[in-house]
Amino acid sequence: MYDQVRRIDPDIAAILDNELARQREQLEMIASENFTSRAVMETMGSTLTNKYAEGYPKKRYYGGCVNVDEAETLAKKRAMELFGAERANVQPHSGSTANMTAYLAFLKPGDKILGLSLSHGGHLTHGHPVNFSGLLFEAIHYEVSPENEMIDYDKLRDQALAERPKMIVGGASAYPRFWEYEKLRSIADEIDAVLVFDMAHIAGLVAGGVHPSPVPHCDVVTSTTHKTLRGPRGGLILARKDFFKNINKMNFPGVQGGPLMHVVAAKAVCFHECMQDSFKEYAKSMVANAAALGDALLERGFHLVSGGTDNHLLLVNVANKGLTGKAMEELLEQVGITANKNTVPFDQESPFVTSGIRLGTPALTTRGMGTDEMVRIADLMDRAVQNRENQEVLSGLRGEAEELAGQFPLYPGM
Ligand code: DSN
Repeated sequence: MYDQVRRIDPDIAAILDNELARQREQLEMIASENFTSRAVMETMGSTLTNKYAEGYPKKRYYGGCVNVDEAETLAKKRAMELFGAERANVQPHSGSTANMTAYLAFLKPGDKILGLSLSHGGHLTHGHPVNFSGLLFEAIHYEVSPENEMIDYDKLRDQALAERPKMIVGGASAYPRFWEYEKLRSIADEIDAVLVFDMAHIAGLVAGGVHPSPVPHCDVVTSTTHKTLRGPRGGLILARKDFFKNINKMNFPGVQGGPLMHVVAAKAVCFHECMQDSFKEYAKSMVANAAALGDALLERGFHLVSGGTDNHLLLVNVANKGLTGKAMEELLEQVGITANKNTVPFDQESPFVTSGIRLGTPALTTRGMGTDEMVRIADLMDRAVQNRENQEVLSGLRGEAEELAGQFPLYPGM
């Protein structure tokens, strides 16, 4: 593997080797990460990276697009079939540009949008003041209820009626519960707002049939393709056909230039993989694993935001363990578990410290781990917390984590 890189650039080859070793040895629990297939990676490393293809299939600004046209057409067709969508744009470079496209297709700078607050599980691109979405638009936010830490749809409706945003944005990056799309739809209809749903985190669960789909309820659905969907790093937009001209025009030339055709083709591979029965099994296991991990953590006295999970992730408030999210992230890293600190609803700590840790099962499930392994990992976490001052115990736990990871080979033969 990496023969050419090794010959031309040993420095980068060493980095690639080290990263493969890190991914193999550690227990990867960042909820937005996954291990894509070799087929997806081969496609990303192909000659399609050389091609400029501004425009859309059969309507390009460059010659020589015959093959990339076929790849993009296939990717679109598969995306529409996979999600039951009327139209798909597979060109967004990322979830952020997908969201930018979706917003600008309907809104003018200064218009009002209503999205889930970042500190309650939302995303930067849902109106945070430091992001384009908060800089360009007047952003207001809905929250979860302090009682059950789930979205408070009554309050959301009150806010929507009082503020009359032009767009409501659903979706999250740290929300462990199902969404009530019907409620979002009816609120949006009451105020004649556009309803956009960012399903980046749950797209693979939707594709695998283990999470309700936002597609029938929303005007536009955006996503990334590299989280639970397990494809290449990139974005995706699904929309009703009436809006699609606007979406296409806003994606190119509005927001982006030339599409990354090697990534577009890799998205086609990903969608094909997602249509297989094995992917449905994978989606089921992601959810079963998250539930098992949650139960095992609850048994060990951890506080799960909202009390549990319906999807692939858990948000754990570690304040009752005498730790901040930052300290927990560092502790887990010490014992070979990769995760990220995360604010929890009504957090008193800053976003650099936080009170929470976000845990996800997509990557470990791809490695073939099941519910027994999730219980072992919860136990490992618990022992790490209890022995956080004891370096000897912590290095023993790291050995256990590496041994567990080694039982589920990653990219064998690479
Ligand atoms: N950074 C991603 C996540 O970790 O959820 C969202 O874009």
